[in-house]
Amino acid sequence: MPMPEQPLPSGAVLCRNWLSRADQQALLLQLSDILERAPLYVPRMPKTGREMSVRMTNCGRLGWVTDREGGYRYQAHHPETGRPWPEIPAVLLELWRQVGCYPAPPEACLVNYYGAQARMGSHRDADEADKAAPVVSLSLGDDAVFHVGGTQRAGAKVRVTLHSGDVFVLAGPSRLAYHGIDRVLAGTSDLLPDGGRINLTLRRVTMP
Ligand code: MD3
Ligand code: FE
Repeated sequence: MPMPEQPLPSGAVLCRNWLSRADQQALLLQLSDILERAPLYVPRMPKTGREMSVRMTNCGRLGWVTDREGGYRYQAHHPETGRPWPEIPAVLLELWRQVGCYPAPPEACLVNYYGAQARMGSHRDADEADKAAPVVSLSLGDDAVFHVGGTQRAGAKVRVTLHSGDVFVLAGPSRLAYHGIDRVLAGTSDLLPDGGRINLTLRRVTMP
């Protein structure tokens, strides 16, 4: 018997299969252009300089970056090329408009690429001045096991498998919940030619 899905924290809404396969492919084409202009780079933890296993880039006016010297922050240019980030694709601005329930557009779209071995440890998203705005996330490619808890690191966690085309909206109390990616289930999708998973996360950073 399949396990019933667990209740998510208040304010978290998971929209399964929001994007059709054709829409995912169309978005992927736009993403390849973004990745050419703003290549994936290796993010490093503040102070220790330890490499994260995820590869990152951004689109939008602001991008989330991290390195040993500067730590976690938003900035208007790519850390390696020095160029401004590419624009957020219209389909993602439209997604935010449809599910974000927020009057101002997103400023940042973080692009996380997970190879088969990549993970993201439990953390809270706290680098945005505007914490009233939701976070809207879209998964592409291989399935991944996602966990979300409460606002205390030690609290109970719910695990859900995210599939290609799923959209996650984190608003209200869930916006400040601990969350992360336990593992990627390699080979579960053929959307990305080289496998792996891409997560796109739309955020409002500054107060409108
Ligand atoms: C739950 N990314 O970039 S996205 C991140 O799949 C991040 O790449 C994960 O966590 C990924 O910071 C998860 C879904 C997500 C995003 C923000 C959240 C879930 C969240 C904020 C609060 C609670
Ligand atoms: Fe996060």
